[in-house]
Amino acid sequence: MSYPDWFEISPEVEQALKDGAPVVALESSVWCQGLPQPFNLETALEMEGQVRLAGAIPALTWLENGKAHVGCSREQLEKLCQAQEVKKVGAGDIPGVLAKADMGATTVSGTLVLGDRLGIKVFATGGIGGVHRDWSKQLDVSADLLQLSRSRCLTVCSGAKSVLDISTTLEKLESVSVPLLLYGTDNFPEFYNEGKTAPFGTRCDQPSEVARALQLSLELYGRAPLVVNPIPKEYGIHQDKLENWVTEGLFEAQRKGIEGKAVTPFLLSYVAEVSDGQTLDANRVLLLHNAHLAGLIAVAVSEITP
Ligand code: PSU
Ligand code: MN
Repeated sequence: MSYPDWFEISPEVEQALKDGAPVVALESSVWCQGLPQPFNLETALEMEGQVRLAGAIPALTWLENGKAHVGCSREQLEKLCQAQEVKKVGAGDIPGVLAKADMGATTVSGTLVLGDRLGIKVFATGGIGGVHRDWSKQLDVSADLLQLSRSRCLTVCSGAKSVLDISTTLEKLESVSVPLLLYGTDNFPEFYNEGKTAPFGTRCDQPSEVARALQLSLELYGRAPLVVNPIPKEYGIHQDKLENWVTEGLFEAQRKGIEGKAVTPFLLSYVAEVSDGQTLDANRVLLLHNAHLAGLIAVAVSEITP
């Protein structure tokens, strides 16, 4: 397969794509806008390690010097995790940021667009974006939802970000009919904890079941399911505790006049601080857990669709 010249694909990822070997796309916004230094670099390296441990090749995506990069060397990852002025790149931002040759970190929607263009079948992240709280006053719906409903690349996550209006996000996911698979659970996980009984979706307990559901979903609708994978129970943070931190953080954001795309990064750093790092530990655990599962699913997919 040939790619446009604005793609810069690492030799390892390019070879894997050519061979039909399992590849897992990874986003970069979580490192550049979601988590602090040096925790971001350490966790990114561990996340790549988990994909490899499962038998797949990690393909981290970001934009730099007018190129869409897919697959990261250690030096490139260090530079990205330490960079100061990095744009948050959703699906609609890619052409502009490439044209300006700015440095950009891809969100879920941005990564799915790039993954789809290359035929990458599986993607791992922490939490997807969704409908923000207070949406009735100020509508703020992540581009992730629309992209998830279009993408042929399967996403593995631990639900939506805890800072969102989760039940409205679920309604929206249902109305754009994203096929939902609940991995090893009957719940819709709420990022930092195992969540509550899911109003829709199908439980799967094996990577092979997910791989089969992906194949069926692609044949049926030409798009992939969303897999939710709860944080292991022992690392979960109780809902009430979390709710207090998030409410305080939202109040603080409002007081400081922080809006739009800047709200999520602000809230994440706020809850990390007031929880004394508990949310960071949980975030790390769920990212690694999702990377490993995505790797296993990518392997299972490569076994049925060589
Ligand atoms: N969840 C996190 N940390 C993050 C994100 C999600 O715990 O940094 C990022 C993801 O890249 C996600 C994006 O796609 O936030 C959604 O942002 P927005 O609500 O602005 O669309
Ligand atoms: Mn938004």
